[in-house]
Amino acid sequence: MSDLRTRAAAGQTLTVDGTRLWDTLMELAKIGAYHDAGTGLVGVNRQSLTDEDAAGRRLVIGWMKAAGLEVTIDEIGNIFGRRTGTEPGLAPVLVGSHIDSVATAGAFDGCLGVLGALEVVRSLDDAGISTARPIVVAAWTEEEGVRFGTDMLGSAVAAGRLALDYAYDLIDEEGTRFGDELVRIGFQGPQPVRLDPPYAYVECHIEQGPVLAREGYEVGVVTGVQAISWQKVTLHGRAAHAGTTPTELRVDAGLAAAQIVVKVREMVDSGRYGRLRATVGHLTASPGLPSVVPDRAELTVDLRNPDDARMAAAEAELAAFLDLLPGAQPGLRVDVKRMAKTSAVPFDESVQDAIAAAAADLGHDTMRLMSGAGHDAQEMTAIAPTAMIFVRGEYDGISHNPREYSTLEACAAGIDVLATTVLRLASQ
Ligand code: HGY
Ligand code: MN
Ligand code: MN
Repeated sequence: MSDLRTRAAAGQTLTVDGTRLWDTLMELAKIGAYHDAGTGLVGVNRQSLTDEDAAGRRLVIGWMKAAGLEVTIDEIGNIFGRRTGTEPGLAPVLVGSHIDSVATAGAFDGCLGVLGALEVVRSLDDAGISTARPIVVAAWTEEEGVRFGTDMLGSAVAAGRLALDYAYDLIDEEGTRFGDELVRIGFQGPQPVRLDPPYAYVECHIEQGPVLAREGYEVGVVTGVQAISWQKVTLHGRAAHAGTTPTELRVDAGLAAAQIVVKVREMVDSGRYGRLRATVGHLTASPGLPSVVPDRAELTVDLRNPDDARMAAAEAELAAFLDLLPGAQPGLRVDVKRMAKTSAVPFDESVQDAIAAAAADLGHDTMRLMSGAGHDAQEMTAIAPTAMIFVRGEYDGISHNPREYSTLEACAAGIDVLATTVLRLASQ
């Protein structure tokens, strides 16, 4: 834990223009907007390095420049907007999130943190406040990881956990290479990707879960992020006629895939691994024809656990289960590819306390909670004292769904807390 002490200027608070913030959220949400048949709502599909992502990036950069920020782009496309300080040589306070989205997103995931940070800058300017430390707004590349298969990619490379070349060589489902896409959309920047450690990093994000709403809070202080494990499993069977092939002669890749889906849910329900969560989000069988036994199936297994030891034990049980599958169907081949893996990450206590103090001085009660989702902040903990602010979500905090929603008031409350926290940290 850092020994960061919060010597807040007594009573110094900063509030933002919630309507201006909201308008930018709704404006950005238009980029990648689509009609979601499942919900009947307008969702957002702005996956990383697509033309939609590029358009969103250009919109945010325009807003950064309009706010007087010096904009730089690094080798992996991370975007930084710098507001200078009265002591420009001091390490900056870094504040941001991501604007790339999953395919079925709402308007808030990541965007609240980037546009909220921008609103903090505008509000500092409105109030005529200058800070000792520079303030840098960050928009990280490929936080979601859903297109190229590794989440928190841009921030992990910036913090040194993953190599730039590893990122460049990632490919999407169509076989398109990350590095080529980055060049195609014009966002392979000149700035060296390894980030000089900031003084502190603060990120505001919609909670994406039901806790704050259930407990009656608008704002939460995040204590850390749970462990994440992503694996891709490819099952190789044998195509055969659905009518003539006796069961004992089948090597059915589809059956094996279904057994894995049931297995991970059984592991969760067993309670053997504490608060394990498991999701098979991607599942395909080919050739995908009614009269052909599948000769190939692909699936992804997303495991989450707040406890690293229990995560390791769950991964071990899954691996053992996969090893046994060919015994049940001789001839079946199972390939496993690691996509992403991060340990449980605690956030810095002193930054958490700074957030809680800012909220209290603004009149907001808060609770402390762990994040069920991964965030760029977990990567920043490797290089700087880091913590997060959560804003309550409505409708049980549903997310990665167009129904994701928070109110203008809750978003403004969260960004007020962000503004006050950043102001105080940047005044140290
Ligand atoms: O997967 C996650 O937890 C985050 O949305 N990247
Ligand atoms: Mn996010
Ligand atoms: Mn997300």
